[in-house]
Amino acid sequence: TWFTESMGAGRPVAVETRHRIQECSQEKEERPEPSSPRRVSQYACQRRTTITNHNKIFTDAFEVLVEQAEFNENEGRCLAFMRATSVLKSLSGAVRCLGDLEGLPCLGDQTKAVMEDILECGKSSKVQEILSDEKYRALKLFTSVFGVGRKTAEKWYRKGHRTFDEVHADDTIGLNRMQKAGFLYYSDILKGLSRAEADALGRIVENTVRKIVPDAIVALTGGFRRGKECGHDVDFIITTPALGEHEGLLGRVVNKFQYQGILLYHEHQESTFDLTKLPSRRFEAMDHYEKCFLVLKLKRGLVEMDSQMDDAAQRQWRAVRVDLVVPPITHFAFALLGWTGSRQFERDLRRFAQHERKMLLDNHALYDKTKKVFLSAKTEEEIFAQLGLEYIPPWERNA
Ligand code: DCT
Ligand code: MG
Repeated sequence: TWFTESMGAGRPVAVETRHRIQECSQEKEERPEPSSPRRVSQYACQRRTTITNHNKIFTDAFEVLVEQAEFNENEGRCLAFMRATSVLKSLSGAVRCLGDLEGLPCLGDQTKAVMEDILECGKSSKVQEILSDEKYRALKLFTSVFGVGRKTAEKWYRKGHRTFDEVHADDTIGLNRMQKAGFLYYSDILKGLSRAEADALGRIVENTVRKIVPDAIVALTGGFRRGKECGHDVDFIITTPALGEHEGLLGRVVNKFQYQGILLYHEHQESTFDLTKLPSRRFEAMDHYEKCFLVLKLKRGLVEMDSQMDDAAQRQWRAVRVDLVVPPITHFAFALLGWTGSRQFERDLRRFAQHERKMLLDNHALYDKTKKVFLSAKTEEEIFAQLGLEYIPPWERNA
């Protein structure tokens, strides 16, 4: 469960936490602040957030609250806990008492109450309650399947189902192709990928793409570009230096995967990209580039330090999730910035653009509403510059 994973043994931690609260008020003078509060921006795109999270005990709890709010379609509450999570992730030290939060943005009474509970008891009673809630558990289980979103999970729950067996036994439920693949490769996909596996896939994708277009660009993006050690999938952006040469490339890449015998599942989405369209205000909307959601066979022996393969000793491969996105070269920088994430970093880039600069940003373009012009950019650095933002490298975008 969440509690045992993030906290270790429950009681000793609670005792230790109480001790830390005392220490906190006694040593307030000498102890350095976890970060300088006045300089923390309310926008994640103005904070530097590495993968080192000193406040996991709180952010793990908040992530449960975010998920619960998502399941209940409570957007405001969801956003509040996502922003609080992100601020805590950016701190250079652990929060040891509520006083440490002074001057930090995005931490309201609700978030502080949860943190107080954790500081005092080592856990949040509210989070504990959610973790044992029947509906939360069922939705969490169902949405862990590739292809099953909140709406489908809710539908299955309303039919009275709580387990996969019950879903499979129900003749009235028809699974789509993606969900079938999701169940077929469930445990492999759930396990996610290591950095070494992502690198191995990078070599496979690059070799395949370059056989078709020798000077094609294959860029690792998503969490692995931000320096994460593991991820639920690997995301790549593929394009070609010659404009127009990217068209039809993805279909040929997928055919080659099929020919190599490593294609387990794919869903190909054609481009609906329109140069003249203003950037979307909604973050959750999928972008318009041609893309493919894949499940590939990652064969043994292709991965350096094959640790995840060990437990599947009988098998010569395991299933992994890969996303390929193909923008035209003219929009590569926007696609790369958008797909590098984190999601909260992207949300706040857009919010910053809109509220602080009267600009619209999405995965395709940046539009200046005052001048009524699109601002082009060849690199991520240029996009940050157009927004009047200090450049934040990918490994500091783990907001
Ligand atoms: N993204 C996007 N539009 C989508 C999906 C994702 O712009 N429809 C962006 C936001 C984050 C980034 O792409 C990568 O998405 P994920 O793979 O979901 O997240 P991640 O940060 O790579 O983390 P992980 O894959 O480990 O869960
Ligand atoms: Mg990813």
